[in-house]
Amino acid sequence: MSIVDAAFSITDLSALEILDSRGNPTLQIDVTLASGVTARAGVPSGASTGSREAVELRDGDAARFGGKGVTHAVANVNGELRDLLRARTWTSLAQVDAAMIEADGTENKARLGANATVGVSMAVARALATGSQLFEYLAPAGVAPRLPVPHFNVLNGGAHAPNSLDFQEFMIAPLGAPSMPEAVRAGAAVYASLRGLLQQSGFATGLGDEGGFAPDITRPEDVLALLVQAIEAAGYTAGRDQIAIALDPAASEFYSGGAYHVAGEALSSADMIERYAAIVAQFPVWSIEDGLAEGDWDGWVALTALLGGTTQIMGDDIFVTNPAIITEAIERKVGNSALIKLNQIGTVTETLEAMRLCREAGYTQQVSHRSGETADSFIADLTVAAGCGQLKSGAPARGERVAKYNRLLEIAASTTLPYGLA
Ligand code: 2PG
Ligand code: MG
Repeated sequence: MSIVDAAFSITDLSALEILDSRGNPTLQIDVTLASGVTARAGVPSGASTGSREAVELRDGDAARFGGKGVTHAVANVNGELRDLLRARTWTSLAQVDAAMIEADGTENKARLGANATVGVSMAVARALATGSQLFEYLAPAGVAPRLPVPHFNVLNGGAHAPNSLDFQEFMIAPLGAPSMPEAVRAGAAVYASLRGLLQQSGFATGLGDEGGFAPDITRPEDVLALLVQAIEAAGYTAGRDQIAIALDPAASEFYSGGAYHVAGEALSSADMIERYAAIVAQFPVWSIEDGLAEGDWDGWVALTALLGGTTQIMGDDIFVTNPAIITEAIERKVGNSALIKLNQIGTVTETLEAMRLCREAGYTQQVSHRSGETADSFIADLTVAAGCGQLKSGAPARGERVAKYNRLLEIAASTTLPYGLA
């Protein structure tokens, strides 16, 4: 990203309470620059959230949307943030983000709401990018943009589906696809063949929050066997050469009373690590996100030491895109990869900083949607800009999910950027 933009001023800023893909309220932000340029952003929202995420400000008024209204966050944009941003001339997005952080005054954006600040930050970035592609604007100096491997979440459990599956996400990752369009085609083909296999076996083909199927299968190993079958039935080879598998168990959600509760068994941290070792030995699983709970740092160190040489061990709830936490994790050799979500930290600038820290420490990064989404495709450009080579945006189905993959197809069609892992 250009460290110093040409000086600009903001003449208008407004927020609207809209619905996300789960039917919950979220914010849509509109910004107008003095140049006449306008831009819009939609704010995502998670269901399985890390306890140290920046605060998503909800009204708590049970009479509206069960307390999930965002009228206070909207008012913060339309009042305080509008006044702040209109008050002076700016020279960079970083400056705008720093001013919002200072005005908020809390450690975790609890006062103004990270859902307010992240939307404003995204909209301002998009406005400043006008005239070039958003990914070109966001690209940090010295980083080569690339088209990422899409991680298609084709089977949902945990907090994202009403089935008995404890692991939250089973993704297919076309690591060996020759191009972005071929990667997207592979995702759609495996999704279709999986639907067929589920139907043949008498399973329901209803969908979870991220567009993956949500059959009543209990053991993660049974799902993995089915995915390998679906990959092969679609005419691909299951493995890193063509289509690998990535997991997001979201283990904080099934950790309680000192044990991991998986398919009716209560497992210690060491048992859980053994379970993953067996899984990666048997199935082409190349990446495990949140394999352990966010508070189990000793377990994370052990998991990373055992499997980190061959498997991507990625932190989501444990790192929450927070530069300070990521710094500590790097020091303690916790994981070797970070999931990156704009709204976990609350500004584009801090998100880019988290990614820079990872890059410099040799930690891989995967940019991510949230389970509650809008049609905004900002994260597709962010991923390309950061050159990190990985994006997860749910299934290759449902408008709010494919908006991101379709944006990658557009970028692929208009550039000669390389495809694949960084
Ligand atoms: C996750 C995310 C996105 P949520 O755990 O990685 O898939 O889910 O947005 O519910 O936190
Ligand atoms: Mg996760």
